[in-house]
Amino acid sequence: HMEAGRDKWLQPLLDEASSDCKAEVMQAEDPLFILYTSGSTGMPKGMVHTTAGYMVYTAYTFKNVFQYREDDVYWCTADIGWITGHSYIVYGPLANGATTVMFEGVPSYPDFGRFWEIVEKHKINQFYTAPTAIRALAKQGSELVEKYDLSSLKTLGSVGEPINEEAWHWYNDNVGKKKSPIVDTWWQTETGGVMITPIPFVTPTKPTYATLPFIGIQPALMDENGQEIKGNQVDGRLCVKFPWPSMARTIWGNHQRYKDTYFSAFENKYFTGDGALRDEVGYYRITGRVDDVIIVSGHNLGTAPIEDAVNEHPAVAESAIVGFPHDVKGNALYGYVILKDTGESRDHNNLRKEINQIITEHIGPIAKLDKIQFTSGLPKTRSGKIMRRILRKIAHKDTSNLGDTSTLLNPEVVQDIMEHAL
Ligand code: 7RM
Repeated sequence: HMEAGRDKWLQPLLDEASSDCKAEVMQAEDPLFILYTSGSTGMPKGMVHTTAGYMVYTAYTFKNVFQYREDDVYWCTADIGWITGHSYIVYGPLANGATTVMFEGVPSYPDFGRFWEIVEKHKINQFYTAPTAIRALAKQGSELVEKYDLSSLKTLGSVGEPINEEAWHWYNDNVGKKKSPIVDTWWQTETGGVMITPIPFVTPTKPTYATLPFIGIQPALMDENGQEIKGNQVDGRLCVKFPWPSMARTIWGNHQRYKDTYFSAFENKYFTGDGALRDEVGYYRITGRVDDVIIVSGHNLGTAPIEDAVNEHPAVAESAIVGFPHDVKGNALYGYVILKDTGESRDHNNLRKEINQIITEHIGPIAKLDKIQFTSGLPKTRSGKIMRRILRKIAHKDTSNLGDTSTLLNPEVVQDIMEHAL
């Protein structure tokens, strides 16, 4: 209801408002915006970005990571409520005077050719999207991609989660026609801009690798004892050694939590919360959040490679694995699996055996799933990240308080998963 002194009607305000708005002069360190990011525990954190550093870094990375040239048309499909939209639909492109396409809609309406139709119509040169969208489109086959002229494309981008090998090749073959480099850009709400990425036409790409740190960024891999792991062909916890212009300055209203979350795990370093490996030439591959590592009978198992193995099964569209307490093993693995919609029904127990067989071949029997629940969906944020916190609680049979689910794209699947939990 309208409340005097609090609420006003929009139209009368618009009628008397001036169409000129003088830009406000800001100090370099004045707050620019607060964007909330949901961690694996606790309340979402309001990350505070500041004016000058954020502008400088998003402008500089935009230009270099996408090799944007004057008169190019750039399109990032992200939601502007996600940091990707803030940094690379709004600030980075506009600070360069670039043409940036804003799209409100979904990739599946009126059909799954929507993205390619827009690429053709606006002669898009740089296209930036997320693996979740690539997988959804790949599921539809290549017919709808071939219908449109995508020859304007020069650079393709990926962001938001590790891109699996299958999706990478589909994107490279069908969208980029093997001539547009894929920039797999790793970064976070907290980092404000891209941190690890190939530079197109400069850095040779490698499927599933974000490749090399951006200019000025110095990553480090750390072991559990807080020591830096030097050399190549190693894996560890991903940190950054020195500050960069667009790093978040604090958590709104809770500076102590900011220090605790990012600067206490490793002395004098920013801890990302992600794990990564560095290959023989120094390329980085992000393996996922380190809190997604589960200790089963004393073995540290990362969930990402097990999910990759599960997804190899021809009937599987997507999967998510979490741990749950087990009397003997300490923890056991619980898999949530979405099957491809092929129209035929399959025997679930056979499928479970086949999935565990693939895991055994790829990783070993230790990584077999104790429970496999087939589900129609997984709880996801608007940027396509699976909310594992919720899946973990369901696997733990601890659903009294699921925490904040307000940022879910599909809250209805939570009820469905709970009802059919094993
Ligand atoms: C930009 C964004 C951050 C988390 C981050 C990673 C994961 C993002 C990649 C990636 C592998 C990538 N901000 N992540 N990009 N993992 N390869 N190219 O997503 O704050 O919403 O999420 O996303 O775990 O820590 S975010």
